[in-house]
Amino acid sequence: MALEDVLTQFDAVIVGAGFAGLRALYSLRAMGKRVCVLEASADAGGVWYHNGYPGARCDVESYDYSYSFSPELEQQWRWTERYATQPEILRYIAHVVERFDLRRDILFNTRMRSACYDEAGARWCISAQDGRQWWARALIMCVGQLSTTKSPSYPDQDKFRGRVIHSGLWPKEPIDFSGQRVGIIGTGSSGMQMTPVIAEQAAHLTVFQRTANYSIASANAPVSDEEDRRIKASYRQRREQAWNSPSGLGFVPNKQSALQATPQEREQVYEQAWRRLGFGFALAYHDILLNQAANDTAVDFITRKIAAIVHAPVLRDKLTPRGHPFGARRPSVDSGYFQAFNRDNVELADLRQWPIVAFTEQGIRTQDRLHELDVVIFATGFDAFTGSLLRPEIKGRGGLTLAQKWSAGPLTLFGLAVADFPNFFIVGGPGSPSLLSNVLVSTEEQIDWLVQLLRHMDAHEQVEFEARHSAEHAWVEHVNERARQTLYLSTDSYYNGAEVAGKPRVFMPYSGGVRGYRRLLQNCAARAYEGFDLRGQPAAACADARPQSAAPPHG
Ligand code: N01
Repeated sequence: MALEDVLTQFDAVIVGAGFAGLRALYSLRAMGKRVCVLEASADAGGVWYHNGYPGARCDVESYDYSYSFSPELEQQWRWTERYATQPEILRYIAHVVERFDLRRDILFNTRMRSACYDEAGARWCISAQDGRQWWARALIMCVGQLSTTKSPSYPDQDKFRGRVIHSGLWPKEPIDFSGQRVGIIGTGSSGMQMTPVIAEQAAHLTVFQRTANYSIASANAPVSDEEDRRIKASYRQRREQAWNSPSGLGFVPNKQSALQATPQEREQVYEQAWRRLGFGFALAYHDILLNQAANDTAVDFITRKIAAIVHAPVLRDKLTPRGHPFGARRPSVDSGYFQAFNRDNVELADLRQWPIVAFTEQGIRTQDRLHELDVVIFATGFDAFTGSLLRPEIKGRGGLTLAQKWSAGPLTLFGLAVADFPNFFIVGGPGSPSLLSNVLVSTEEQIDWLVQLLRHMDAHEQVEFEARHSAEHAWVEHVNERARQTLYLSTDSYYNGAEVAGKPRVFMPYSGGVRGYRRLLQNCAARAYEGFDLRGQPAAACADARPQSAAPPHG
C-alpha cells in the first residue's frame, strides 16, 4: 500500500529531507520507530537541492561535512575535492538515500502547512498544504536554518524584461550565461562563490554590493588516492577531533592571544592559516572573535591580502570590508572572488554610494545610472534560523502558536525543545550551535541525543516530553551570556535577526561550541533529563501544563 494511503499514527513525522531529516529518518527507523518524512521539494538534499548556482560548494572540508554514523559509508564514499561542489554533495546525498533505502519513507512534493498538538492524545496532527494529514507522537523539524529565501522588492521590478533568479532557488536546468549581461545583488557567501564562475561566462557582470564581506581564500585541491587512504585509515580519530573541537571543524584553536604574539610571529601564523585552514582562519588565535584589538590584527592581514589581489585602487578600497569585525558576520571562503574584479567584464556597483532606485525594462537603475542587464540574480540570503520554522502554523498547548511564543525572539531549551510544545523537536534550532559550527556535527549530536531520549522514554513507558519554562529561560540567558563574551553582537547580521526588517533582534545561534554543547546535553540526560518533564501519560488535565507567560528573557 502506498504511504499516502495509510493515514495512521506514526511514532514521528520528520519535516525536511536534507542532511538532518535523512539522518533522523535513518536513526529513528533503526530504533524500530514508524517514521515518515515530509519534504516540500521533488527530491532529497534540502538547501543543497536548491542552491545549485554556479560555483556552489561547501566551505567545510568534505571528509568532515559528511555523516559519521556509518563507518562503511565513510570507507566507501570517495570525495574528489577537499571542498566538495554542490553536485558532488547531492551525489553523496543520493547515495545515502539509496544505500540506506530511505526513499520509501519520504513523501516528496509535500509541504507541511500546519501542526496542532492534541493534548489529550499526546500527539501531533500534521497537515500538508494539499490537505493530507498524519498523526504522530513526535514532530521533528529538520527544516534548516537557511532555507526560506529573502528577496528585496524594488519599484517596477515586474517591468524588468530579463530573468530574475534567487541563488537559493536555483533552476534545475543549466543556464548558459554566455553573451549575457548579468547582475548579482548581494556579496555574502553565495554572491562571492558565484561571481568568479559567472564572470568567466558572461559578457558583462555587475556585482551590486551593499556591504563588503570578508573572505578567506579557499585552499581547495583534488583529493589524491594517497590522501583518501590516509584519512580513511584514521577516520575515527578525525571524527573524535571534530567532535572535541569547539567548532566541529577539527581545529584546535591556538590558545595564544593574537596580542601576545610579535608582529612577525602573527604574520607567520596568519599566513599558514590562510593557506590551509579556510574557515578555520578565525581560530588562528583564540581571541580573534572575542577581542576587538585581536580581531584588528586579523583584519589588517586580510586587508593586505585583498590589496595584493585587486589592482585598481578605488575598487580595492570599495571591496575592503569596514565597520565590522572579521567573523562577526559570516565570512566567506572563496575561489577567486577578488581576482574576478581584475577582469575587464566585471564591475562593482557600490550601493552605499548609489543605492538602487528601481528596476526598469532594461535593468536596474541606481542613483547615478542605468545598468542594462539580461539576468538579475538575488544572492540576498535567507530569513535565517526561524524563517522555515515559522512558515507553517505550529500550535502547541492551548492553541499557542510558535509565532506567538517567539514574538520577541525564539525561546528554546538547548535549541531543540520548546516549553508549551510537547513532543516537538528542532534539529539545528535557534539556541543550538548550528551555523556557528560544522553543522553536520551539531546535527548528528542532536539526533543522537534525541534517540537516547526516546529510548529512555520507551524504557520508562513515557509518552510526553516537554521543556520546562524555567530551564528554557535559563538556556536563553546562557546563550545571550555566551554571545556577550564575543564580538558577534557588535554588528548587524543574520545571527541576530538584522537581515529581515521587523524581526526581533536576538542573537540566535549558541556560541559555546559543539564540544561544550554536547557536554551540556549529556549532563542533562545523566540527570534524568533535567529541565524536561517526561510523563507517563499526557499532562492535559494538569494545571501546570497550561501555557504560561512566554515573557522572554531576551534583554
Ligand atoms: O546570504 P547572506 P548568502 N539590497 O545573507 C545583500 C551559507 N552558505 O546566500 O550585508 C542589496 O550571507 C546583503 O547585504 P548586507 C552561509 O552560512 C554556505 O550569501 O545585508 N543587498 C549580503 O551581501 C552563508 O552565510 C555556503 O548589507 C542586499 C547578501 O545580500 C549563508 O548561507 C555557500 C539586500 C546576503 O548575504 C547565506 O549566504 C553559500 C538589498 N535589499 C551560502 N538584501 C557554503 O559554502 C540583502 N543584500 C556551505
